[in-house]
Amino acid sequence: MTNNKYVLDWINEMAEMTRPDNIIWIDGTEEQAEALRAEACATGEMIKLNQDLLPGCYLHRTAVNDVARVEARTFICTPTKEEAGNINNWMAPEEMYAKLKKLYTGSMKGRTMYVIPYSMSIVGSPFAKYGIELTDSIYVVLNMLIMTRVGTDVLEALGDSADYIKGLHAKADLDENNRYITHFPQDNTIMSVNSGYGGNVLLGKKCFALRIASYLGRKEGWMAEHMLILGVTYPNGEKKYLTAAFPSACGKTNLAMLIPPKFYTEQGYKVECIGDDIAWLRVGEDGRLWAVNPENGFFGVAPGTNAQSNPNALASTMRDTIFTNVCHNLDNNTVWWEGLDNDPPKNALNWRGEVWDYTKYDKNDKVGTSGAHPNSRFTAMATNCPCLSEAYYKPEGVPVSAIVFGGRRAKTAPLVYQSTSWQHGAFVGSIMASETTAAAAGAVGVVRRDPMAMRPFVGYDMGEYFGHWLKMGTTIPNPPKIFHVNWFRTDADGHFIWPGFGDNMRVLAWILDRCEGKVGATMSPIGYLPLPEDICTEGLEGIDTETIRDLLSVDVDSWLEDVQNIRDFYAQIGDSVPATMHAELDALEARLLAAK
Ligand code: OXD
Ligand code: MN
Repeated sequence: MTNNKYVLDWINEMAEMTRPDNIIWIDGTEEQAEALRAEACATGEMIKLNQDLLPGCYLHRTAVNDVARVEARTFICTPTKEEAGNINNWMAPEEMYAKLKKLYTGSMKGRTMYVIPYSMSIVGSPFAKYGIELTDSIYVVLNMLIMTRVGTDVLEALGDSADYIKGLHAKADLDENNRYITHFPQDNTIMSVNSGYGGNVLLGKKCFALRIASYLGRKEGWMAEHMLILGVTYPNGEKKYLTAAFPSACGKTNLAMLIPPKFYTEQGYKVECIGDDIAWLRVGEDGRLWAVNPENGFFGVAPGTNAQSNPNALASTMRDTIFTNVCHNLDNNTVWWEGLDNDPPKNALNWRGEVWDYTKYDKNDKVGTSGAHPNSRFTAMATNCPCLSEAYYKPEGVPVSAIVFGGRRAKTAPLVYQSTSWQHGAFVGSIMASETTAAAAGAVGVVRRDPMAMRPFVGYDMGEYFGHWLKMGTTIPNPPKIFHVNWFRTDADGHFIWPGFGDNMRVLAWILDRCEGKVGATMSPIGYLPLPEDICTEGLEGIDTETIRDLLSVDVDSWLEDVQNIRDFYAQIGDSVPATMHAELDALEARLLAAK
């Protein structure tokens, strides 16, 4: 399919090491994909679901020990430890290559190696970057066909160039003690072994579009961020775009596809999705920051997705979707997950493939008793999404008016606040924190600092990454305004106060109005806060301006505690944290103390 010597030599080298029985090039045709689906069903790797109810849909189960990204086994292998920084795991490239070589050698014997040429963002566009993933998993091939743009046109666009990201994935024997997700930014190389879970093996996503791309972005003067992109159309037809960064499984997909409350739709407001997970951002010739979604599909969290929380995501999963680790309803050969509806299937297999008794469900032991794994997923084409924006197809992307950071905080962060400048906004991003979710292995519900929602995804030193944010601010003549939101504040009984989902539009409307200078704000120690009456509560049951006032309150003592925690975190990152960030932190502390 190509004469590119760099590509062919590398594939030969990898095949000599892994020794597959066959090598098959993926050409992006439906015919080939269909043959692979049939093969996966014949071997049990996938289950064909009810084609009347879910046309083109399949179910896959990963190994029970392989259900989330594994941060402890994810490595950035730069020549020096300093380049990877203290937050990333690091191993010297030669040491990691040697370790991996042992694990890969002969690992594809009796298997087929698939060669997937893919593009992140539209082939031939100014944002496009190309990759080739070699894998021994049909599940990976079929997911990559949804999540990225795959085919011979990628090889044509690459031509004779050596400028592509090499990715090698081998399932090997799924041994979790020898599972490695490794990145060699200087070599444009990603190597993943002993896993079959999406975030670890769909190498275009976290590995390339965030870790390697963030490294390239710093080198080349652009940004790769863990952000959704959405567009708001106003009643007069005007369109505004914003990006938003939230840690994994904090509702990015829901926000990206939100349906505004009636009060807004009746006036003619519309929200459209451009991306739900990753944004690549560049300074445009007009001096604004422009964003594209480099992906081609959604790898969304299934549990909690329903006709109320996210009808657009649910509709996206109704055809040509691969479900991973959800519950299998044997009565009608469809799928189910917790939070889909109140009607769990009575005759079903759980995410492990065992007979499932829904009456034993215990929300304190979801992994043990749920039908679907808490991190079960759907992989669906972006074009399935009813609210996909036309701007999704624009190679130049969209101009960004606002960047929104957010976390899952029960108490400290207010519903929304605005930073006072790009620099202060970058600081606000750097101090982001959230209660952990099931998207990564480890304890759930523990507060951890997650700068810009990029803690697991920066392909170099975190302090340098802060520096890159600050530097970008000096290169954008007309930068977006930066905000922070928190949908997750709870009352004394632990219930969420803010309704979230579609009603988040009320906060987005305030944010965009601020960008236009249409509404005022009050200054607080942490930044600009809305005047409570400027957050529209029309049609909201049980929430009035008084509740908004509460949601916007800033508890100085808990912020001062947070300041201490941030200091510790900055210290953990080390000397590379820019002095500007320390100065912002000192200034925040001084303002809080003055307000006490
Ligand atoms: C994801 C994640 O899958 O952030 O998007 O874990
Ligand atoms: Mn993500």
